[in-house]
Amino acid sequence: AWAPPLDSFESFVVLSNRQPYRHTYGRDGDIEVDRPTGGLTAALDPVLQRVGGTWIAWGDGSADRAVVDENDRVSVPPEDPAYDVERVWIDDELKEAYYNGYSNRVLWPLCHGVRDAISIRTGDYDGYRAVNERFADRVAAHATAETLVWLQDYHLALAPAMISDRVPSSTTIGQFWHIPWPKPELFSRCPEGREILDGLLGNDVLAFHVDRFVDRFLRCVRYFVDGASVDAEAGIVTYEGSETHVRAIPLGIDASEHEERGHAADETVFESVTETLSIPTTEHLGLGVDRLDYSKGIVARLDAIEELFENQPRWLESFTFVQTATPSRTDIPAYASYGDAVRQRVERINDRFGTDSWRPIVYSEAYLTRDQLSALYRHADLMLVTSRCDGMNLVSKEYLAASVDESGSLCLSERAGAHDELGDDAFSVDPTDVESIWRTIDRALTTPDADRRRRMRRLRARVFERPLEWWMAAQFDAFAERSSDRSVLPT
Ligand code: ADQ
Repeated sequence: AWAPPLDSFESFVVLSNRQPYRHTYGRDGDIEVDRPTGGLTAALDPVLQRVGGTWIAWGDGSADRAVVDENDRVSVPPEDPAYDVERVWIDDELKEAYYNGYSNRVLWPLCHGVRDAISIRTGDYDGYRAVNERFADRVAAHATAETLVWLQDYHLALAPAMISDRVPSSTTIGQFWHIPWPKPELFSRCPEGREILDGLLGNDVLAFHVDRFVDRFLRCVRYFVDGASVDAEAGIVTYEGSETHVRAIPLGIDASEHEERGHAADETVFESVTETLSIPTTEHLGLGVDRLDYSKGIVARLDAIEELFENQPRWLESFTFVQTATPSRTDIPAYASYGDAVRQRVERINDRFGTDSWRPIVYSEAYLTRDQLSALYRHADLMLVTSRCDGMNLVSKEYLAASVDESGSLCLSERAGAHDELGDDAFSVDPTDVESIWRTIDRALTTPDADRRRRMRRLRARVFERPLEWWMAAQFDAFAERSSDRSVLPT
């Protein structure tokens, strides 16, 4: 397994909104612990287990409170403690302002370019700032001159500058921004834009998935931060006497693990998923796997499938589409109404084209197990990713890694970060153009086998070239480079 080159640092502190080990009360009143599953949390956990350190995150319940010591800390994993998780407590009112409010009603739609979903409420920004302060205060208690502090994502945009004010000047502060960065025209609509940029420039290293987002960020700095100097070629911002290295480091997946799961997901496993979800057997199977989020373009995708059936009736009873959409952020009105729009489309298409023995769209809001997901990935002939905007989109990479028969096709939105890596061999779609989507589905399904396989082989190779370990290593290289840079600068 990969080990982080931590010799340049004495200790390691990670900050994220979500915690890796969440405690809850089970039915019998005993405390149970949720282990990190999937994605980045699961990837960082072994790194921390190996090198030790502290993970600071939002704690949200009485069971979380019951397990911590007087410093709000608990050692994990429970059976073999290797590092500390430290909780920042956020009550319901503050959660509404910080999480449902500023993070997800302002920053999320702003960064995804969904103007009509932006809703600014009084007090949300104050709550967001207050939570960022709490995180920064926690870091201050840990950081030494040789500490590496690594923040995750858009919930903590103000914290880097706050941390930088509270720790020794040689502490290294880095952040990974998992979502897109908007163009300056759109960013200018954010009333607190300047503070957000100031916050992020507190980082020594700031990374996005792809160059596009780096370019837009640097343009925003150039337009909106007086006194900052931007070297776009080197990706360096100099501001108030310190440098921020801005990098594109595309996140990968554990490709071998997904491949192994793909191999294990044979016909028998697939049949059992087909039975659970009541998927009718047809010649072609299409798949969509998303959080139920307006940025994922699920409505346009369903509209495109409706038009496909309308314009090319030969696909009736020959192409079935499975969409899994796990509800998220349901307290936010834009999410609730998007969910209604999706369900209404599904019903309409099924009423319009369904028969006694065939349901065109199989829709599920269930959270699937890894095995179920792998079986769908492996056996789908077509994966549809039509995000209106997406930082990366890991689902597209998971689909490729699990497609061990090399027989499927990926339709990929040109507005997903993943498109910057996979666009050459995927079937590209413009997510705002419903006709382009259905025509692309039609084309992908009728492309000769040899061509589809050639594309699939190249796509899979790319996913294996830059797996999660590559990303981790690239991050740590950027931190080490920045910190050694600084140690030779005159103070
Ligand atoms: P997300 O918007 O959540 O992530 P994505 O990158 O596709 O989007 O990751 C979703 C994850 O959830 C995948 O690992 C997938 O397997 C899992 N998942 C989705 N539906 C599921 C279901 N029904 N059952 C089980 N598992 C399911 C954000 C950004 C992305 C960026 C990532 C990582 O919005 O652009 O790629 O962070 O940086």
